[in-house]
Amino acid sequence: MDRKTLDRRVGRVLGAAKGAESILLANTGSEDPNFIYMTDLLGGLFEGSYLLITKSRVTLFTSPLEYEMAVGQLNGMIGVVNLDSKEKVGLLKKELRGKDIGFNGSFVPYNMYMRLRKGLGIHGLVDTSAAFEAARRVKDSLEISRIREANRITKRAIAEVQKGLKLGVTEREVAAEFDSLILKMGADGTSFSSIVSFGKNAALPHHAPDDTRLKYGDFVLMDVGVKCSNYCSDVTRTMIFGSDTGRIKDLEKKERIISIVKEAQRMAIASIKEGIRGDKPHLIAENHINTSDGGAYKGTFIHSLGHSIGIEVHDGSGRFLAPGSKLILKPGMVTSVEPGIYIPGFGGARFEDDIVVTKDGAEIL
Ligand SMILES: [Mn+2]
Repeated sequence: MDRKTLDRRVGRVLGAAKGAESILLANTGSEDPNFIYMTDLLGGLFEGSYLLITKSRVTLFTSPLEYEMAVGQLNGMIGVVNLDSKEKVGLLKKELRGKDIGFNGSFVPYNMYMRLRKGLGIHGLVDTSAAFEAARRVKDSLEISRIREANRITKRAIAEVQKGLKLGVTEREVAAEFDSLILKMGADGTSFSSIVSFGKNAALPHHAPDDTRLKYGDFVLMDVGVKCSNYCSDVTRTMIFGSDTGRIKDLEKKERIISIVKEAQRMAIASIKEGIRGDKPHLIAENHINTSDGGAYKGTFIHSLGHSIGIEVHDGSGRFLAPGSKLILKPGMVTSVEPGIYIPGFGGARFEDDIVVTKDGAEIL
């Protein structure tokens, strides 16, 4: 992250944080995603670290464990204070005492909230989570380039895993292969537990890979994602294993399901551009699924079309591309587009890509 990007993020967050003069982000055992957004620190855990954001400067209070690493990465853009010394903690208290300070109410647990209020002598704690959510909803070019890289690796790895599928392999084995392949391809890790579903398991959108073995004619659904420099991808592909072997039961129906879902995704993506409301692409995809083949698949698309994606796989709360969404799409928003058909006991298909909204359309990342 460069200075200009940091200044822009600080300006956007503080500008939207009503009632707070400064913001204190407090990590627990894990990093607050907003802490990652503001520091862009790669690696490290930064357990129990604090980030103080004021109009004039951003300061990181961290343990000796990660002090050197932080200084090295932050290049002087963000001041780093070693939290180990009592006098430095005093400094933090002095900055906060008697003030109204913003914090991330979506992240800080209740016991930590109490400690912040009492221990640091803060006058009032104001939940500024909505300000971060609004800022993070529209991605800058650095963020988009990382999501694009995560998508590139994910799609390459899926294609390679699909190519190598063998009769009798288990879902677990396929998931493990993807997970190791992406590391070799340069990703930092997976962005969530890889979903691999064979046959009728493909009807369960969040199936966890088990010891089910691959048979000819099975749907093979992979819903997977990786992280590259703090940013996630989330991609789903579905295929039929051994469709060229000639004796597949219900092959025509299975192929039809796949092509209806693909077309629903294509139509939804084609409808996306700046100014469109978030429910519209969902309704277009849903309508296509419900009305195809004389209504044979009516009611089989059972989740929302898409969610915001960024530092988190589900980046931000609330409805994005979904029925009832009132969100107006803006350039720079990144969302998944993932229609599916699910038929219990039979199987299903889902196709998912991550797209960035542009002025006159949507670009698949
Ligand atoms: Mn998704």
